[in-house]
Amino acid sequence: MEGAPKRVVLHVDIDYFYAQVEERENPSLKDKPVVVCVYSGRTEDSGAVSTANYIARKLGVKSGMPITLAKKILKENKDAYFVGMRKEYYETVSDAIMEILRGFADMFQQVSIDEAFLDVTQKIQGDFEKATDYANRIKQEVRSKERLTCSVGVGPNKLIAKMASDIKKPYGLTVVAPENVQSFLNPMSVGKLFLVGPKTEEKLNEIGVKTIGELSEVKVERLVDDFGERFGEYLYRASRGIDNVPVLEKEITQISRIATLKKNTRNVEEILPLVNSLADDVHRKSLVERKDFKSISIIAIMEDLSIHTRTKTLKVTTDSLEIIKNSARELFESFLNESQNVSVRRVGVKVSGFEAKTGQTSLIDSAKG
Ligand code: TTP
Ligand code: CA
Repeated sequence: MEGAPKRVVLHVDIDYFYAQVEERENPSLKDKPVVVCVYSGRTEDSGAVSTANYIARKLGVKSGMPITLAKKILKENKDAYFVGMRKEYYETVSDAIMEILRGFADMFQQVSIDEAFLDVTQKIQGDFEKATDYANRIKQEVRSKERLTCSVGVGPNKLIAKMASDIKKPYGLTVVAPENVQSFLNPMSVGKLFLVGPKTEEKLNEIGVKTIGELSEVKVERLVDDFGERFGEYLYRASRGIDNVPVLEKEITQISRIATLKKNTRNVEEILPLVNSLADDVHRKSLVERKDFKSISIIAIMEDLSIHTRTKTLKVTTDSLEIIKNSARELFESFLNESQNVSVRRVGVKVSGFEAKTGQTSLIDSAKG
């Protein structure tokens, strides 16, 4: 019997994600250092850097560093822009991207807000020659639909795909066909091997192992002695590029749609047609995914680029389109009442708080009553 075709796995990672979203929303930031901050609120500048664009990184700004330090580094730079993290908004952007990526995959696994694995074996008949074109199509689709760049790695498994996506950034693509796996890994320092942190790296350096190639020459017994059975065997396999873990679908936790109004407005009647059509899309998707939801949210991006979210949570889950539309209308009306003067530029609708459909309608009935 013929064996199954060799697996082709893609890893997609959005470039400097939060900072790139901020650049997209505010084109005047292009060519300036952009730093996304998580303000702790203790003093004006206390907190940490979430991420920064590549211009700021080149100057020395890093994820996790104190905001005060980033400000010091960029002190001389009048263009430097610091912005508070807007997680909820990045989540809706992430949702839209994941939706695009899912369409390219036989099997799809989102692993973080800006990373996903795609098993595309069937889609390209296990043929690595087709992988470059296919991956480029994905990159271009994300760029044209969401105006964001991502980097892609392709390999015979998740381990190699993940390591490959990191090689060229931003907007990079690295394809590692099965026959090239060992030569891809060999020259890399062991610290680059997935799951090898600074401590493991130091321990390996102590036994004279600096590259992944050198690691692949160490006997498995030795690795098990030094690192325990589980991790020792992992190191043995990983240094050879062996990884059989499948790409596994994960449950989605929210469904959202966002779009730009034809013209900026504060008139709810001008906003509602678009909101209702987004509600239709969200509802259709919730039926396809067989998800009943408990929370309905609206997102408003204003002409001054501030982003606002309002959420209504029901007592019980529902799958009703009417409830999405009515809640969205209510939320927009009260939001516009409390916010002053600024017009709305983009609007979004989101449902979350899922429970899988039980097939019973009693819950929905009781929501109406
Ligand atoms: P990453 O993918 O690690 O980083 P990135 O997308 O900013 O940059 P790149 O992939 O081009 O190297 O993380 C994804 C997002 O997660 C990032 O945009 C912000 C957030 N994040 C934090 O909030 N704190 C952190 O320490 C890190 C590493 C990321
Ligand atoms: Ca990223």
